[in-house]
Amino acid sequence: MASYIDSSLHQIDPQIAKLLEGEYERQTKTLVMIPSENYASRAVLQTMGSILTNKYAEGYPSERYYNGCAYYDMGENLAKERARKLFKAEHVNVQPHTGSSANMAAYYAILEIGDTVLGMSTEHGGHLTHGKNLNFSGKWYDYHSYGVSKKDERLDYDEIREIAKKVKPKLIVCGASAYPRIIDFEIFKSIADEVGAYLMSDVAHIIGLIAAGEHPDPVPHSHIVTSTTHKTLRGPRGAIIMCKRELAEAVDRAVFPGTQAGPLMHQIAAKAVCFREAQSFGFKEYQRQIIKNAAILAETLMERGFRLTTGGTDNHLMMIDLSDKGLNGRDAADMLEEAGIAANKNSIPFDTRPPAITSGVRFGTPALTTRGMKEEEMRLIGGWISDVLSNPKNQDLRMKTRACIEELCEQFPIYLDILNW
Ligand code: DSN
Repeated sequence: MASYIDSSLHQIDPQIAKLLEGEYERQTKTLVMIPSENYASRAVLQTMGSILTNKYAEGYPSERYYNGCAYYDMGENLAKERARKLFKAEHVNVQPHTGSSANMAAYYAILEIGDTVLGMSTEHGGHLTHGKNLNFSGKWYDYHSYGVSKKDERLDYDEIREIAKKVKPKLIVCGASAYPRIIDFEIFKSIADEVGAYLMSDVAHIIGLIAAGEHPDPVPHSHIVTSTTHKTLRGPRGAIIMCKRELAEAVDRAVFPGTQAGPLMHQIAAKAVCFREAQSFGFKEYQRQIIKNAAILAETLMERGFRLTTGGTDNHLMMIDLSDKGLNGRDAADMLEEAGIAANKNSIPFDTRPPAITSGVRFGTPALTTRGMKEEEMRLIGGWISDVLSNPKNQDLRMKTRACIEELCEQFPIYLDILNW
């Protein structure tokens, strides 16, 4: 495999150089189907790996605690302006290091320790920071949960309204890490209004679809919107917070100095790059194709006898229920990995197995779509997934599938342009 790192790293740290080469090969020759992963562009990678990592810039543009920040002010202002324009947000903070730190800062901006919050249970698709008992969110706040309905595994807004009336939260959190259907932010806002709560939408998974107008927009309906930038948005690993003007000061103070100190300025500049990329014509087409690909993959899996939670997908992800297949999610994901497919084990709603084992596997199409794969490839891949999971004892089949996948991957190369970087 051609080298994409220059020879100096091989000389300085051959172990890390080797690891990078190995990971390049994995990302090149296998199918990345974890729905929260993607391939960032060369422009994003280049900015992330730049000299902007060298500088401290605590504070905000024109109000830094360090000198020498002129270019950092320019970068952060560009990121903020582009995000504001892209999402039509009243205020954006581009400093959160990760999705979890964005959520922590959002809580810090509007809640006191012990305040009541209502969010989606992690067992039904919510994120760790939506009140899991082991997470700070579950420990510091009086966190209550809603789930999906047993009937169709979808959000039951009437039930959520009833729970909200009962627990009277100060904040309602919507958004999920494993929910394959549209989220109705307008209804969530009406519930929040009815009980006098703030509404926060954590849209990390679907932010790219939202930017392209391919999923309903949370911004007009939410007091706060948080998101990562590296999933469907295809930017650098990181996050942002958007909010209404009246919360701008509280949010900014919650990020710095409330929960973070020195911002990652190389990451912030790379966020600016990804917001620019998201405004290009091709980006809308890309997001549309993600959804088309997911629909075809879901259809193929169901035709092959797999039950998908909620009976399919409206967005970029789907979850297979393996309960009736004599397989658990952990073993299924391991078998798929052996065959050259990276997916992840995932609890399904009302799962009887623990989170480290699970009865589900979660798949997504953002990374495959970045490679240029379309409907035809989704049918092929759906068939391979079905074959592998229907023949768990057949290791030979997994090896043969791996070879087919390598062949397919050769037709959809990644990062050709970063060879000899
Ligand atoms: N860990 C992410 C995911 O895989 O969905 C959520 O932050």
